[in-house]
Amino acid sequence: MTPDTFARDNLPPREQWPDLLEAGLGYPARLNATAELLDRHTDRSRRCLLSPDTSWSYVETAERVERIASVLTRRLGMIPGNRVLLRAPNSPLLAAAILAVIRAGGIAVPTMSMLRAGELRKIIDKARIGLALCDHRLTGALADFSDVRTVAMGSDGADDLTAMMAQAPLPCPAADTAADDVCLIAFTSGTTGEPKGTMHFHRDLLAVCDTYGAHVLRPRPDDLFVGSPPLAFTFGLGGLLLFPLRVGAATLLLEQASPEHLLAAFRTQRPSVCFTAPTAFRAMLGQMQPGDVDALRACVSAGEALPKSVWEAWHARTGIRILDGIGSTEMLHIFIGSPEEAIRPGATGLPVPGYEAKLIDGEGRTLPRGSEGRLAVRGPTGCRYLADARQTVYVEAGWNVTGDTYFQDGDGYFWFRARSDDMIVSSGYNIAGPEVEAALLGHASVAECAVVAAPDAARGHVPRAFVVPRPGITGSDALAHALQEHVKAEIAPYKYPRVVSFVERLPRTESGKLQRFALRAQAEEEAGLPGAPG
Ligand code: 3UK
Repeated sequence: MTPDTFARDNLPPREQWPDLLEAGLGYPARLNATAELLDRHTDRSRRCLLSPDTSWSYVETAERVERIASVLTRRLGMIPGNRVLLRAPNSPLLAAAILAVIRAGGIAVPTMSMLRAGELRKIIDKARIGLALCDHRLTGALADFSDVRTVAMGSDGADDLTAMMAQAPLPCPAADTAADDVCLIAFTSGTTGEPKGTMHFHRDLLAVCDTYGAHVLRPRPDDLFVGSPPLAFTFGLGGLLLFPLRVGAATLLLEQASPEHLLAAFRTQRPSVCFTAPTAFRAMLGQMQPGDVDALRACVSAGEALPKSVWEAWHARTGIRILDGIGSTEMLHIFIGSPEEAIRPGATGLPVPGYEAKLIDGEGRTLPRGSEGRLAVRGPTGCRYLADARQTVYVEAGWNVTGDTYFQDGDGYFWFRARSDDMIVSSGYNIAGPEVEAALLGHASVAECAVVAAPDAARGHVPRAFVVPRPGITGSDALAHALQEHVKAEIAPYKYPRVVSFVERLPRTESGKLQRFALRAQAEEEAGLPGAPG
């Protein structure tokens, strides 16, 4: 059988790849990541994939994965190298389906449930997808695509994946793949424009476990993981699937994982490790009951900067020191983040062992410690876009340039300032929106906030705050003024938000990230309107 070489053929030219560091990982040339994750543990009767009402052991999980792999290859005609789209909320079955595609030598393309037909069409065209496994409640968005065979999951129909699994012939051995065969195309949760597909190899799935996992998170076989990020977001794929399985631990996968759902899961299932976004930690603080977090021992925050005030409040309340970490879809997972004993609250942290990080100026020159500049990183994983001219934007001279502006202190710690294009330039001064947000969050009336650049005739731009007041509090001119005074007292007064708007909610992506571009667009639009602020 001739394998499908589409992904390999569409890797960027070698000279555009970032440097890849060996980091002492020493994987063999032939490697199927799922064999390492599922088959190698000594006690395979231990629990592996859980939902609120199911629990599969490693043996049971491996059997289901093997059955799905058999359906894919024998019934649906999937051959190694084919891309398979996955569309479902987090669940054990989705996790097993992702593992099955990879086990069979295919390339998993997990997608966020929130995506609609138009966005899925772009991904399908870009990754040339002919087969999809889709939660039966979400098949509508794929219904019009005659070029994609869609198999439903989770219904009791005769043509549902579960029914096919029951008839699937076994055994179905893992495909003999190369360590550097593409096994995952993760589309960026990007803000605007064409989605970018980032390609990752079998070895990369293990590399994030053996760097961040082994040296920073340090999970144990008796851990139970839980969290909010979808498996289609690599923060979730790593945190809720790869890290636990690498060490023989268990993961509780929740279809719905709002702060309320997470707290409910803490109470009933007693997980020990939680992955979520900064806003969820903040929201949980307001709703927590005594005893809720007694079983928790480690918390990981990523996706956005974790304000120091949230770190401190969580620590005071739970005794847990949240592990902040910056990762990206391009790098697969977290590349800067300190282990518990080395945390500096408010800083993202130190480079993860195996990774190197530095700050560069506009021309790519390395900056000394004590400077602010553009973050550049390299390590065992790195950016390889699927057929995309933006490869040379993310990778400069072998380094991955994430688009973030950071400060590095004298001890080498990295402190997040802002996304480089979110920097607010006001009368020639740089103002980092997140710093103003952190100050606003310290005010008792603020539930959530975002600070973006609004056009201003005199100053070019000024900081404008969008504030969600705490329940029971209504926005008013008096409150806006009080918030401005609060910021002036907390940080350098020139950074205060010149415009304060009260809103009911902030636009966020499914991965929990603030959509600053949407607020910036709103601020731009409203600045042009007569009588509007700005
Ligand atoms: C921002 C952070 C400050 C930063 C991700 C962990 O977020 C992830 O991937 P994305 O591709 O976005 C990457 C960008 O998000 N960011 C992420 N974490 C932090 N900013 N502090 C942080 N702790 O702008 C970065 O360039 O969606 C995070 C693991 C896997 C991921 N894919």
